Amino acid sequence: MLPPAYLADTAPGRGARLAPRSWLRTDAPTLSLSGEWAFRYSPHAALPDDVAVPGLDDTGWDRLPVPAHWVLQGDGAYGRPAYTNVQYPFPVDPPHVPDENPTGDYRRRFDLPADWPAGAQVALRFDGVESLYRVWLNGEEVGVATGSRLAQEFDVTGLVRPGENLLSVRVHQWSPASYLEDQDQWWLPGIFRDVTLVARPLDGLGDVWLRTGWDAETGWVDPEIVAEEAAFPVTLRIPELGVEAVWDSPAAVARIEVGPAEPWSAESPRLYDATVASRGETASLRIGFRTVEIRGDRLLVNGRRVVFHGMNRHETHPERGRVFDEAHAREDLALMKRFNVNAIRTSHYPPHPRLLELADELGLWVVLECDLETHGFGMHDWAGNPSDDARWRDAYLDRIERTVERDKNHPSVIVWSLGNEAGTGSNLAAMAAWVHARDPERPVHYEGDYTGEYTDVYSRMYPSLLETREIGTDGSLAPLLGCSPAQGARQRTKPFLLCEYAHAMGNGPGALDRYEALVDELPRLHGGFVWEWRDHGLLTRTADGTPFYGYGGDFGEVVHDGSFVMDGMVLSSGVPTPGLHEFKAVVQPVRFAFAGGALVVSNHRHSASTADLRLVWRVEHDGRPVADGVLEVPEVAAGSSATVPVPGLPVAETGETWFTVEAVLAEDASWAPAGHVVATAQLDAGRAASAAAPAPAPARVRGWQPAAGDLRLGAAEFAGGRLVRLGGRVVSGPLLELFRAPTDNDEGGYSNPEGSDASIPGTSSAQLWRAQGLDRLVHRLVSVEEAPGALRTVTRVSAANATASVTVEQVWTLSDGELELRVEIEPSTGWPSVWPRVGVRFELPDDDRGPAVSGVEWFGLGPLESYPDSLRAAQVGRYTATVDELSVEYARPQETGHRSEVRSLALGGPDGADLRWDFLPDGRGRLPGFTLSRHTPQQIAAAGHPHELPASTTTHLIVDAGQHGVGSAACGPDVWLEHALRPEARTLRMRLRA
Ligand code: IPT
Repeated sequence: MLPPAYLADTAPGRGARLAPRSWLRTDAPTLSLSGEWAFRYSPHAALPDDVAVPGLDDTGWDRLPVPAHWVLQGDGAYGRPAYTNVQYPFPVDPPHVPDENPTGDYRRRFDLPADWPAGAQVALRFDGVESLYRVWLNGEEVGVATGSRLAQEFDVTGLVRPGENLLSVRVHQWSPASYLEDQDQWWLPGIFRDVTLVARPLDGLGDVWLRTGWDAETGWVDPEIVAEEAAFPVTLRIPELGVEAVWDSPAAVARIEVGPAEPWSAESPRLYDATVASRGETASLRIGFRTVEIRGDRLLVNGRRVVFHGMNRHETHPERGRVFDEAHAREDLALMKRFNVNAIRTSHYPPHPRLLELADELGLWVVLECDLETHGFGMHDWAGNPSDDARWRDAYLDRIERTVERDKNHPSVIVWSLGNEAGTGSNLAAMAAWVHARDPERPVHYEGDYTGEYTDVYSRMYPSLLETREIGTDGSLAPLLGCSPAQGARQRTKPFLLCEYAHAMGNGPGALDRYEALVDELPRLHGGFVWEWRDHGLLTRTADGTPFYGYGGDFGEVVHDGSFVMDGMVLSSGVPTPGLHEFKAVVQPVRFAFAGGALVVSNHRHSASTADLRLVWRVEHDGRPVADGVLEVPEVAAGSSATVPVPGLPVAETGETWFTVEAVLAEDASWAPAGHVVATAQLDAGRAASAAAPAPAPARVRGWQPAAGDLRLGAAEFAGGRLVRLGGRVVSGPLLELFRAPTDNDEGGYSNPEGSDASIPGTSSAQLWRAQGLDRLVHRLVSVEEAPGALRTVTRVSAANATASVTVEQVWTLSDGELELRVEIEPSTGWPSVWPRVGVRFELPDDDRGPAVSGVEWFGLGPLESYPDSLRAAQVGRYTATVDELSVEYARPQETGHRSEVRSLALGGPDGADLRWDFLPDGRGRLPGFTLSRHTPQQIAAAGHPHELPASTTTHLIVDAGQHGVGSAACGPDVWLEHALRPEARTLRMRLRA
């Protein structure tokens, strides 16, 4: 049987499709058709056309909830989810798709309510169906539609009847539309948003658009009312502003000045309730007054420059997929607010319409993106790309119309985006032209318009820091990506935003602070959107029932892109990553500087003052609190700063004194309780003599003699020159460790030679490390010597078939009862790349040879992991954690847990602290970092998922003289020059105590 013709039709749909309009809350009757439907699954599309036959007996069919994705129901009975990034999961043969096309037949009977208004038009609305669906009512065909994340209404007035009705829907997973929906996400077919029957009274509201504006003090509404003559008079009411405007006819509808009104912004999301009432229908809206405008290379809202501290937000839930869950979505946005996120790009399709109401209410700038991506054509030089093929023009226009019309009323939406990664071409230009005509106020964004032919803002993804600076300055007028010098000059006349940057895959991203510094310095740069907010892991189970978050390849896909879908600032479990904490610290809206004895408080917000904040402070001596208080600071307006004296601080006589200031919410907000920390900074308030002085030179030991190395020095016992016991418990090592379990960024091949010389372009750092054998070092003890109260060993460390080596000298001394270890790490010449780390590893077995290490207390940077290019969230303090709490459960196990600049640490057994390390700075004042883990880097590197890590019998303490930065090379620039760890001689000094 040949597939139905509509499976090769590039038109967006056919049949009784209604023109798109706003998603409105009105008092016209609706009937939700969500709930349980009869469902019949088929793995192919060649099916008898019986789905709509009224007499068909469907009692034997399965039952499936609507909304849902069928692949996430039925435990594999209806296929499985599939993840691809760029590649298409079917042959690139546009507009055709294979006959192996999973198809779901849905049937549902419903009764038309007895009080359903007679004479009204009846619309059947689908808020989201992936990817093509054909609809019948009572056996008669209604139409066909595409546009998975777009709403579609059908006119079923003539088909719906009193009493029982039968609605039948056939949904195909693959269709010509799939070519336009190649987003980097799971393919999740089915009716996944609501289905609703909507009455549309003839004297009701066809559509309502309350465009608003705001200038200086006053606001206005510029309404567009679509309604029949019979619907008039139509009345607009905004009770809080005393507005009541009555229009007798369509021609009378006109702009209304509302007088003094508070503006809407992401910081102060002031909404006003409004109603629009016709004879037969009343719509209720929540409107916000704001004006969006581009002036020169500035994007302004209410006359002030907007800076996006944004996130790319997909709709994803570990069990529901893209099925909306209001509580989850609200918490998602509240979490963003708590982490100083002020904007969302709805990558890469319109979210559930309710999400925008939440954004209006909680306050987030929104770049609203159309459901469009044809990225897979990029793998074939964009040959046949629908974006530049007239056959697809209607589909493109249909998509943007349905995007803009549905969401046009939201004050939070300040930019329209045509889509993502769809190459370029005349269909995109036509979309932009349509938006310009329909909504001249809001700018049009599309990153793929490199030369700026049809878009209003300049946008790029993942540019390096150097390139970003080039964009922000006229400087050398260096060519920009895809641009001639003249085109580049045009792009520089526009506001610039990073629609994607800081790829948050696994451990990272690094260098967030450097992007932010550029945005602070260069006003053409309007910030950007981290890629991305959440990991898309889907909760699944191993054969033996162990639950885990699955990624590409975990569902038997033929082609897939592995863990590339796990690149969020929030783990699938909902836990914010250290990267998100870093983001929060970097973009904090209030910034602090210490000058003389004063604190300078700067307000970096768009328009809100600091009236909602309180400044609290505390002083700690060696991490122990000794004083605290509240700082009286005048209200600071947006864009201004205030200088306040710092109170007289009690400086410690020995040890370190740190002053910490925090701006906290004075009162509860809808997204966080009073006391929530919005911004913070620390001042090193002076180290007293003992700590400030350089570490004492290591004792010079004389009289070395070759020896067997079986001895005891204080708490340490050695055999053959090697440590075997410390304080009576088995401790071995320390051995040189150069390897870290590669992060997703270490595995990234996007090394950007402009941004860094850390590694070789096109080759990942991890490949180079494995090639050099950093994960399989072997040792040769060269010498063991003793002197009174001292032991010295020299070891040569290298890898199979390698000539490059590292010489490690360890000198143990016991003087005045103090056991000190000095480790000199000296690389040979010939190491070709950066190193992941340079440190030493102690092993503390906990099988029959000793009690398990339960946790650690440390004084240094914390509380979360930190790396050289991700240090801003870390503060000096005294922290405790269990061993497990120190590691982050990244979707794919990798380097985690490094704590920087540690002064001391104490390992606890079940009975409290039993071993203690105090660290001395090296000759250049650098303190080491540490990692405490139940697994070696090698074990971590071998696991694909957290549950694959082997059972542990040993705790590993790695003391690092240095760690390589984390960078963003999973998709973006490599580690910035300054934070790249190159092979070099390093010294570690520590005192050990039991
Ligand atoms: C970029 C895509 O726009 C985004 O959807 C996502 O796939 C991201 O990469 C990586 O996670 S495109 C990339 C080729 C720069």
